[in-house]
Amino acid sequence: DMDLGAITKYSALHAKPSGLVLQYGTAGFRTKAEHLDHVMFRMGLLAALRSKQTKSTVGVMVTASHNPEEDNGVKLVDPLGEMLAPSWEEHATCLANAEEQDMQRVLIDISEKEAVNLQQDAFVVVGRDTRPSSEKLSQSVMDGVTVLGGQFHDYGLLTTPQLHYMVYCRNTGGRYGKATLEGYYQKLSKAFVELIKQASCSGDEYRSLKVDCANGIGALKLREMEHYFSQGLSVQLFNDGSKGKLNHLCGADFVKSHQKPPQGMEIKSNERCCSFDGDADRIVYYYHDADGHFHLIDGDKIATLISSFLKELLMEIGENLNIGVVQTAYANGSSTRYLEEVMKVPVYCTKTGVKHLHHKAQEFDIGVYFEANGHGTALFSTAVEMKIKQSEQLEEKKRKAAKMLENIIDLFNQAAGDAISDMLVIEAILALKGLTVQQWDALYTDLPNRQLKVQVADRRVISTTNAERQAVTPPGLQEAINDLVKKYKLSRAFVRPSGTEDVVRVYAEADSQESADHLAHEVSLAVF
Ligand code: 16G
Ligand code: ZN
Repeated sequence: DMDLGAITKYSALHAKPSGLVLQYGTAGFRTKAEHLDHVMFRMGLLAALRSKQTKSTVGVMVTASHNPEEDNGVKLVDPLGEMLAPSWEEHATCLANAEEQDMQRVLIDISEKEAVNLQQDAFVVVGRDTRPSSEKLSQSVMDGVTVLGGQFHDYGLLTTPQLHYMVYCRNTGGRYGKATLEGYYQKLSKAFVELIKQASCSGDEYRSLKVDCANGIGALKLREMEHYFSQGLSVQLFNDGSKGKLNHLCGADFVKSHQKPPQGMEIKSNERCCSFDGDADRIVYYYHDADGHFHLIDGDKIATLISSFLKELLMEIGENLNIGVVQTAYANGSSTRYLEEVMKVPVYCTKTGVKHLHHKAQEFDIGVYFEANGHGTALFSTAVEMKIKQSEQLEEKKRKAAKMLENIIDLFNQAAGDAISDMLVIEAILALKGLTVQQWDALYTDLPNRQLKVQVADRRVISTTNAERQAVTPPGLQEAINDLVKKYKLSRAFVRPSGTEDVVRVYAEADSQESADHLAHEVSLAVF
């Protein structure tokens, strides 16, 4: 059973500041690092319980992604590399908010409700980003695991998707890959180099790419990895953490939300560039054209490139496997139209947050999902893997396509959206198709759009339906939005309460930037 004495004793060393209330949101817990020690200890306890219940390895990642360096956060990773199950998110919130004297009772309640066999072993793997606070906080997680009699493995510095990968590998008996950094680097690099070999233009053009690493973990890991794939791609790292501050004026979130290049990177015209976020689970591309104009290539265009390539491969193999693309309400209207009308790929919309997209994408033989902000990956069903295994008997051309598909599957991180893996997928596809960054960008033109945040007394008065595209409450709000949208061409707008900040978010798009700005402003006034 639980050693309640030890729990009380250790919990006091990680005491909760009384009155502090936090919520396990779409990104786990996130706030100023100095408020998180008790949360980390308790998430160690919870991870151990979850591991006992599932009889599997569970992961804990200490990071606050694109948030400022002073912040930190923690997220649990379920056995298949996925986000924590919803009922356990609630447990996480209860446990984190319990005052010191109630903590034990809450812990016992959770293990009873979830029928956890406390005799069962627990194994938890822990990773952390490069924030100054992360090392100590991850130590508190491990304290929590230990107090419940669990074992842990500390991976130390990892990108978030690398931790998801480790968890997935450990729970699938090594079929997915080796649960080490070396295993991750080798699996991805081997697939990448094989793909690049098949590119007809690989020899004559030495491919190079500029990467803004947000002064984060992505820089360290890309440095460790680059010699594995340097035959196929040379990367030039910027914002590698040697000078600047994490996420400050750089990184994928900065580039996407300000629609401008990061500081600290010199960009010549038509050079291919990309940015990772602070924990390397998001990526966006961009370039400057000959006139010096900045062009952003976001998650929607990444999904388009990837899904059209995969669809072509499926057609070459000639199999009846289905492919679907999953987006959120933030997806640019042009991307949805292009996917549906030009590429004839079915598109689905889910609520914001990776777990919703991931879940939907699992319904297809090949499910490609991306948020516009650059978080995404592709998932492949066992039916696809079977087809590849049987491809030995196929004719030469089909066999080649099947081989390519096999390598692409190995190159994706199916446990989570992964900036490093996505970068290599994109670079391989561009090389194989002989596409320049401008040609990729020219697939369709984004509709001008605007995002705003609105401070309100209580953001919970706004509720939505239809994958957040329509407001249900307060009464009259959706009608007001409809009337405003009618005033503009090619227009669309929605509002939703943020899952990570105490604000309401407004999105609008229209035929011109001026119209999109106006519409967003008018909608934000309607929210009050
Ligand atoms: C979290 C989500 C991200 C989403 C964002 C929306 C995960 C791993 N991350 O960062 O996917 O885009 O929240 O934030 O699910 P918001 O609710 O504040 O707009
Ligand atoms: Zn991130």
